[in-house]
Amino acid sequence: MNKSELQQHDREHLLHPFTDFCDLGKQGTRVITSAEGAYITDIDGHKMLDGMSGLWCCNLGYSRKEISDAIYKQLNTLPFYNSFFQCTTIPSIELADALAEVTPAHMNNVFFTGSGSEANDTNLRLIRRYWDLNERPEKRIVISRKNGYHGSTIAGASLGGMSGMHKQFQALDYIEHIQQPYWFGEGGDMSPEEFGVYAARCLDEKIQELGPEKVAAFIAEPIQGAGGVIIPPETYWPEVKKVLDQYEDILLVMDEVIFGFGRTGEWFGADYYGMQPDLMTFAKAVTNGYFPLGGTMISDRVADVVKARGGEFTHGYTYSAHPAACMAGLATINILRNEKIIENVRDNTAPYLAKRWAELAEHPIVGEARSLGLVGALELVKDKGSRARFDDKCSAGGICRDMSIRNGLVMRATGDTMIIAPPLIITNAQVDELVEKARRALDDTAKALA
Ligand code: PXG
Repeated sequence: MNKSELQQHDREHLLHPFTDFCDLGKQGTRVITSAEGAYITDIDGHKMLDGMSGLWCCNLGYSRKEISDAIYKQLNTLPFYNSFFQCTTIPSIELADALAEVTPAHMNNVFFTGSGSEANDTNLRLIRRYWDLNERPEKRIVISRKNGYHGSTIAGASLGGMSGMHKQFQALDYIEHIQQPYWFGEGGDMSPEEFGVYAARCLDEKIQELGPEKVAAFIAEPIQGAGGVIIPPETYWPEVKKVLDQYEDILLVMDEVIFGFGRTGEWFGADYYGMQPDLMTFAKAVTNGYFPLGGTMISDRVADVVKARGGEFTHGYTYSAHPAACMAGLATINILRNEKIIENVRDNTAPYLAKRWAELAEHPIVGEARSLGLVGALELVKDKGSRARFDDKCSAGGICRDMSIRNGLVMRATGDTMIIAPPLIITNAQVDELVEKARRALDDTAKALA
C-alpha cells in the first residue's frame, strides 16, 4: 500500500487512542516506518529527532539489539507460560531479583502487569487488601491530584485528575482529587516555594476533611508527565513527607511510569526526592518500550502483611510476568547498569540540557522554560508579565507542535505547554540540535500567530 492507501485504511479500520477521529480522518495519520538511535523516520523519508522517546518509553533509543535479541531468544525457548497456579518462569524470577536491587532498599517484591494502567488497578487492589488484613476496613479513600495521569482503565482514569477524561466515564467514588503543584499555571502571586508548601498542605486539609481514619493512600507522580511536565517547587515533596509522617497510616503510592529507570538522573523519582513510597508503579522504560510490561514494586511494610497473613490475593493478569517481557526488562536494566546511563544523565546530559533549555526562556513567546533530568517544558504566552495565553483554545501549542515536526523535532503540546522527554542516550551535540530546532519552531509559531 502507498501512503494515501495506508491512510485510507487507517481511517476506515483503526481507532487511535486519545484522538478526535473526525480531525484525524481529515488530516491523515503520519506513518512512522523506521527508527535508529534517537531518530524516527516517516514514510516520506522525513527524519526527526525524537524528543519524546516514543511515548516516554524508548529511553535507550531505537537500536538496542541486545533487547530485541533477548526477546527473540526467549520467544524461541519458552514464548509464554503463566505465573498462576504455583508456576513460574526463569526470566520472571531474574527480573524480580533485578528490580529488588535497583529500586529503593525497602522495596523487595514486585507484582507484574502488562501496563501502567493495570499496575495502578493492582495498586488499588493491594491497598484494599492491606487495610482489610490490618482490620481497618474503613480505610477506603485514595487521594490523588487534579491533572495527574495514572492510566486509562476505569481505575487509572479515576485516579487520574484529567477533567477531559472524567467527562467521558463514571469515576470510582472513593477517589478524591486535590490541588496540583503547578506553580506557573496556578501559583498566582505566591513564590514557587510558598506555593509548593501550599499545595502540599492541601493534602493535609483533605485528610482532615475526610477523616484520617478513612484515608487509605495518597498517589502521585514524582513529576507530572502527561499533565505537562509539571516539576513541583522544591518545597513540595519535603512538605508532603511531613504531612504523611504526621499520620503514619496513610500509604504513599508513587507512580513512576514516566520517571522510573533514570529520567531524573536517579533510578526513580522517589530516589531523586528522597521519598519512601509504599507502592511504586512502573511500566514503559522498564523494557525500553520494546515489549509491553508494567508492575508495582511493593515495600516490605505492605509485603509483610499481604504475603505473611495468608489467604488468596484474588488478582492477576494472563500476561503478568510474561517471559519475553521479563527478558526485555532484564536486558534493559543490564544496559542501564553496564553503560552507566543514569550516572551520565545526572552528571552530564541533564546539566547540559538545563543550561541550553533555559536559554529558550528569552524567546518572546516563552513565559517559562523549566527542566529537570531529561524532561523539559516551555510555557507559550502572549504576554510574559501577566502569563496571558494567546487564546482559550490552546492554538499556540498545536501550531508549535506542527512547526516542530516540520523542523525535524518531535516535541509535544499539552495545551499551550510544549514538552520534551528525549532518550537518555541523547548526546550533548543532539541536545544542541534539539534546542536549535525548538527555537526555530518557536520563531515559526510566533510568526504564524502574529
Ligand atoms: N501512570 C503514568 C504516570 C503514566 O504516565 C500510566 C500510568 C499508564 O500507563 P499505560 O502503560 O497503561 O499507558 C502512564 C502512561 C501522554 C501519554 O500523552 C502518557 C501516558 C500514556 C499515553 C499518553 O503523555 N502515560
